[in-house]
Amino acid sequence: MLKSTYLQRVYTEVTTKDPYEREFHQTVLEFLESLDQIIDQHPEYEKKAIIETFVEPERVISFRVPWVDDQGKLHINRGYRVQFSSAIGPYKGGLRFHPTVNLSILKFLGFEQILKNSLTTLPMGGAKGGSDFDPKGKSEEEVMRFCQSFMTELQRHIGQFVDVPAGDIGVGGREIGYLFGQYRRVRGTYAAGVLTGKGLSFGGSLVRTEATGYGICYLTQEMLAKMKNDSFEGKTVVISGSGNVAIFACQKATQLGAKVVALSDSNGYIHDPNGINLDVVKDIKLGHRGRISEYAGRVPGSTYTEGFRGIWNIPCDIALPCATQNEIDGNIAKTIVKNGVMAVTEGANMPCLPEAMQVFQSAGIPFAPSKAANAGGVATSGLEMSQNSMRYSWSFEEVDRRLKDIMTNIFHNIYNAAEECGKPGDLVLGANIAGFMKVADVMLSQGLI
Ligand code: NDP
Ligand code: 2IT
Repeated sequence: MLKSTYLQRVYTEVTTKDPYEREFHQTVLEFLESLDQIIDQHPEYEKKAIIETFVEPERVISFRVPWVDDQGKLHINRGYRVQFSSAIGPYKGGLRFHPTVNLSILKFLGFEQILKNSLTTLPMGGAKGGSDFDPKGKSEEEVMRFCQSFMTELQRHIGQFVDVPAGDIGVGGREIGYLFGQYRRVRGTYAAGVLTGKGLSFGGSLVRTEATGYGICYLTQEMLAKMKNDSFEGKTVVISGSGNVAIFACQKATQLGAKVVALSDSNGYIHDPNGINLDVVKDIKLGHRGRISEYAGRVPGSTYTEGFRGIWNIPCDIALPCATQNEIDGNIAKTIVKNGVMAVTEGANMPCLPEAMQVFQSAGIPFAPSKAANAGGVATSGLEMSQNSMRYSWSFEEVDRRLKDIMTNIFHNIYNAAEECGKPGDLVLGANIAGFMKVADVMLSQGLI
């Protein structure tokens, strides 16, 4: 129950209007619990209906995506774009292709994206989209035909000043290439800034591929320094997932002196006590889209175990969940704490259930929430948009330096916000309040939007 009757009313409306949107309710409740701490100082939010406006997407688009497989059979998938908020800039956020995609998941991701994008300090609104299409086991041509059909509809809703999609689970450089090609063909215009995460030879930015994983480590580094007077040096790290985010978090953590001992995919996990050999992982995952189990057959001393949640039984100093939402429940969190973890950073979007967050926070473990910790991906997308507008490319070092500055600033911004709210060290509260205040001020100054 929320203390504020206004916030409780908003939450009740959200849950009764769309009773099956479990993930969306989860993210809204976490946000409202943070807001509950400061709402008394802001009567203008209720007076101007700011919170009920904030939790309602500006626009939700749902469409049919027909495509033909290699055997000539026609399939129908569902495509979506949730354009949540354009208060501080054009809608911005990734596209997810995964069989579990539904409106609840995309509304949760779009909502988080508003606050995350605000924290980057770059002018980007919040959105998310995708499809229940499963790219696993599909041929190159099937993926291409699906992307083309998806963009044939999506193109009428996006644009460099309107809405700028990028990748997420199941959407990487290959898919962005096909999507961009179709946008260019259908619209007859070369608007590089309509998508981010593009190939380097057609308007992509250096460091975008690495950005989310690197950014997670830059923020964690700052958190360790400030809250534990420590660093990655000599630490044991467990990272879940083995996709774009996990791979480059593994690379940066290793560069910063840590030993990453485990990675996973949706089938199971590998444990390599000698430290993950990332060249082998890249060869498996980026080289031929293989399964992580292959690693154990190639690297002596490593093991593979079925079931992805078992990875959290491996003791570590730093835990970086980088696979998907709601991976860590209260019991797993207790195991992680019992095994002596000193910091937890969410790499994936919302990998920890509320009770897991509670376990980490009440054990006094520094805990960085995803909307702050994984903002490096979208921040570098923002830098890609800047470079597209300038028709110019920055060097790897230049983009990396900007990314590191942004992540360092995000940490201090959320840390200070928590302190100002009288809850020092509560980075969940800090991220929600710091991210929201900026958007709320704009909503108040622009009128009802
Ligand atoms: P990828 O598709 O590259 O990789 C996803 C990884 O997570 C794979 O190892 C996949 O395993 C695993 N995974 C996916 N779904 C599940 C599931 N239901 N259970 C267990 N494992 C699962 O995606 P990304 O690395 O890009 O994204 C990972 C997370 O990071 C997501 O939460 C995403 O929203 C978030 N994120 C991504 C950003 C980006 O720039 N790409 C930016 C910010 C956040 P398998 O191969 O078996 O499916
Ligand atoms: O969740 C995320 O922040 C992303 N998938 C990246 C979005 C983007 O527009 O780069």
